[in-house]
Amino acid sequence: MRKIIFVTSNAHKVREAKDILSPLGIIVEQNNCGYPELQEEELEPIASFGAKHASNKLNHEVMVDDSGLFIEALCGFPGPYSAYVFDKLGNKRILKLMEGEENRSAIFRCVIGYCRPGEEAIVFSGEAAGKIARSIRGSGGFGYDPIFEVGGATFGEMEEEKNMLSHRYRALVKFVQWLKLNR
Ligand code: ITT
Repeated sequence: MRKIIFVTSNAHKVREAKDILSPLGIIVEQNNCGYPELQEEELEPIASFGAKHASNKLNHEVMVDDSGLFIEALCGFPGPYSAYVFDKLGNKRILKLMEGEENRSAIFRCVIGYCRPGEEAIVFSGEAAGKIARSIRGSGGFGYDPIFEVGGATFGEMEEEKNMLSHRYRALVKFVQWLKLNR
C-alpha cells in the first residue's frame, strides 16, 4: 500500500482527502509538523513551497492543501488570508461585511501541493463557484461551509454532496489522475 503524508493542522481536510484517496488503496496519514507559508496573492506558490519543504523535512512523499475563499464584492478577500480572517472575524462578521451587497458571488479555491524528497513540487488546483449566503446555515463541514452556497444549499447543509462538487474534490480528482499515471 502506498502512503502519502498529508501535512496539515486541519483534520477536516484529511477526512475529505481520505474519502477520495482511500478507495484507490492510498493511505493518507496526517502530520501536523507545519511548513512556512509564503505571503503570496496566489495559492499555488504557497502549496508548492510548503510541499517541497515538508517532503524534504520528513524524507517522504507529502501532500499539502492551501485553500481560500475569494469573495468578488470584496475584491477577492479573504483569499490567501482565509485562515487568519476566519480565526479573527469568523462567519458572522464576514456576513456583516457583506450586508446590503447584492453581488454575492464567491469562489472557493483549493491547491494541493505534492512532492517527493529531492524533487520539485507539483500542484493541482480546483475551484467551486458559489454565493455567500445571507445567513449562517447548516452544521456540517467546517470553516466557511455554513456561508458558502452552491445550488441553493450551503456546504454546511450538505452531507456527502460537498465531497462531490467542492474545490477540494476537484483538485483531488486531478491529483488522483496524476497518481494513477505516476505510481
Ligand atoms: P493547514 O494550513 O494547516 O492545512 P488551515 O485550516 O489553516 O490548515 P488553510 O491555510 O488552507 O487551512 O486556510 C483556509 C481557511 O479556509 C481555513 O480557515 C479553513 O477553515 C477554510 N477552509 C478551507 N477549506 C475549506 C472548506 O472546504 N470549507 C470551508 N472552509 C474551508
